[in-house]
Amino acid sequence: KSNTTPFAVTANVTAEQFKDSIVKHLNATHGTDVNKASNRSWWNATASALNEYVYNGLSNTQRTYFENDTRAVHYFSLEFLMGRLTGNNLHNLGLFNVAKEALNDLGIDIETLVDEEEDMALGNGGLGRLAACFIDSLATMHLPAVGYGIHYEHGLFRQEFQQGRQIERPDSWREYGNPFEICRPESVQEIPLYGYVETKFDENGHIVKQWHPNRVIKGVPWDVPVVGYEGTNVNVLRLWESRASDFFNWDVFNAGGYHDSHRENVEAETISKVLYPNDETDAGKELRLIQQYFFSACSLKDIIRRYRRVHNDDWSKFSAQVAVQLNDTHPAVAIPELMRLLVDEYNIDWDTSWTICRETFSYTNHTLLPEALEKWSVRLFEKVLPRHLEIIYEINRRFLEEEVEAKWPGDDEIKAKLSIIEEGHERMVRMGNLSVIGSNKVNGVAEVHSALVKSDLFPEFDALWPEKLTNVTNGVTPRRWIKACNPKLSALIDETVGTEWPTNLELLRDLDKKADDAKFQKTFMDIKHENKVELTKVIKDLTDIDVDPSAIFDIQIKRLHEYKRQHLNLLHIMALYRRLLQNPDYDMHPRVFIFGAKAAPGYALAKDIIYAINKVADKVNNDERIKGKLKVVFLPNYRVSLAEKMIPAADVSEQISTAGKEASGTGNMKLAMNGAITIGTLDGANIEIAEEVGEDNVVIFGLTVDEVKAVKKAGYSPWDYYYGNQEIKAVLDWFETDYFTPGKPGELASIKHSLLDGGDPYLCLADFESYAKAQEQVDAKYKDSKGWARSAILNTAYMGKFNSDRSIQDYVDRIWKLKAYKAQ
Ligand code: 26Q
Repeated sequence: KSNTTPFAVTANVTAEQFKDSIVKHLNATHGTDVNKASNRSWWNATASALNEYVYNGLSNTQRTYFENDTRAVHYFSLEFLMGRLTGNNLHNLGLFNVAKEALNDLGIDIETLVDEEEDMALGNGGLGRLAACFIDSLATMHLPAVGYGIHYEHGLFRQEFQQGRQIERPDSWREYGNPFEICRPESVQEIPLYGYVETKFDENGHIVKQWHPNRVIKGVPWDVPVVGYEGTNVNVLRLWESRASDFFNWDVFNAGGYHDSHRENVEAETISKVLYPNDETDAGKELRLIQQYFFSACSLKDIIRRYRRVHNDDWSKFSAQVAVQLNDTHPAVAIPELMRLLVDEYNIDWDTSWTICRETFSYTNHTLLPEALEKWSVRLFEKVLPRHLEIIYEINRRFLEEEVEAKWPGDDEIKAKLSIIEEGHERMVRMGNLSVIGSNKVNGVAEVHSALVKSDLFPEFDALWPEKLTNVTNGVTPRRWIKACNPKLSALIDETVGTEWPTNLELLRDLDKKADDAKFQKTFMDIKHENKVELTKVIKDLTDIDVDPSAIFDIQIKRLHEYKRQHLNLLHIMALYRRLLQNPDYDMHPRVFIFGAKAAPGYALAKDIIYAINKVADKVNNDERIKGKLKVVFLPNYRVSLAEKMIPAADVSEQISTAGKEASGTGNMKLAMNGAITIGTLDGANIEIAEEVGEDNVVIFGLTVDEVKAVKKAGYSPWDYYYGNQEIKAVLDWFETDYFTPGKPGELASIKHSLLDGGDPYLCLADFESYAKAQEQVDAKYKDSKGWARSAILNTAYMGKFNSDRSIQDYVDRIWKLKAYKAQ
């Protein structure tokens, strides 16, 4: 049985041919042979064989875009959480089964081979993974697009546990090279930094500004091909690496300073050295601002170089050809940088330049948390980017004096709120206001979030420009998050609704006809069970914990943050444990609570929560009295490739953020499409998931957004719940004993303190009872195995909306106005 490929670009490629190609590359590209090749060499050779098709698609695509002088979107993001590329590229080219057979003939297991690849973890979490899903969709939909970001030497840290505590280790994803990136020295850029601005007069007596930087950094582009599904279009993710400028370096070297020149090298290379591991907190560090400017400036110069190859000095078509999407405010310094390039470097008048800018940029907001809203001190801005600060002042002056004054004459209070500059002890540049003022459209990432962006974050901007603020609900790519990660479910879907679903996820709706079919239910749940058996092995391997695949697998995977409330999950686990100890016959289906989460290295309470979960796990997992009814597993080093193993095995998806805090969530979508039942609050995209799958197929609990506001307004006191609910009191008091930390009482006390003296800012105690009741509903539902199977099937069936292709189509129709060009 020889596999054949389903797609035109790889039609007629046989396993035999692919095998020959792997062996050829093993010899000719990687200098080894079939007898002595390591697993890594096999992987490299397979990647080289695969890349022949990738590069062919890449040339065809880039030529097609060039010949048609296409309008393109440029997705600017500090983060692209790509994960592994081998399996994804094989799937998208239709070569997975061919490669599997070829490798099998060579005595190599493809699963072992793909495990050789390090994750490309150039992102923290949701925002970075969204960027990765979006560029997959853009290529799949034949849309001209470039992703622009930073070529970090070290991605997000690797997490280890030592005695239950998180330890961070550096991630070196490309230490021994990476077969999926191409260096493009012909497209190097030079980026100025620091220095001062000179004010001069031109021959007409007009003021001109000249920036005299005292540093120049070289930006070296690395291109990662982005293979669309069916392999026709291959777009580019261009990541900039920083180096010392040769010119500058030689200057210093010749002036006598080897050591100075070496220091210049180190400082320049520091810019792209490491991804900042904080999400949802702004640290305000100089190096971070330089990272933001460095990659934004490199990318804009790259775009302008390409534009001028065709249009020379005719700037009138720039915004018709170029759309730039800002992934949160992180790249917002691109706005004053484009103004600087147009006004200072290309001598275009301010008004024309500003019109171009506003037509070019759009901005996506991903958070309402005040601590995540970026602000830079004016002092720092002036030091690093003196000319940009002047430009920001001028943008601000015109905006306040013309637009705000026209709408609200004489209203200084509104001016103070809308100003890009926050006045105070330390004056600050507000990147959110800059982004809104400089953009064409601003979007939130789920309906409820976008409504809050309008009503709570930017109400005056919404009044000023009623068309500017809008919603685009997030989505995820079904290629990676169903097809590649869940092959058994994918095969069942293929048999049931045909093979077109990866590009048209609404086709899954047809599965609803089978939701009550006993035979189909069995097949569906058998697949879930097999996936759970697979995960059981991973759990054993990583933690040495034995779990029973017939238990409910209840999964919470996301960054660790108080607002995501992993500690609410923990409180409930402890309450269950207590109930089991008090009554060994307490009626519950056995459950395994599984966590995956990294904490920002400086976030002490988040790290304490990880420690507490691990300590409770130690105790619970080894307590004979509860007869294996409860297990707790914290898998270390949660990342994309681990998510791919966990998600297909989930029965229950924990989406329990405080209402109003989770902008969208995207893990919620991945889990539901793979047949997990959501237990969740009415927050972010959970609301839309519940609407799509129907209220019988999710378990909703907790305060709503409006109720959260009301409770806070009325003066929330967690103590009322502590004294009012004896289970809550007992569980919180447990944290202060040494029950889970023998001989060391108080090690877990910070959690109790944050929930009582700390005021419980995320309302864990207020939602506890409702959550515990919802968990009882989950238990009852699981015991009705037919009802459960029906709900699980309907979750997969009704998640079509959450395909990232639909999100991208929304952006295309309402924001980017792009046309598709299929590569020729
Ligand atoms: C800001 C300043 C300085 C350093 C770091 C940061 C920073 C970095 C990353 C701030 C925020 C982030 C990441 C935010 C994020 O991942 N947000 C998530 O975005 C997802 C995609 O839209 C949503 O689904 C999630 O709800 C949202 O939390």
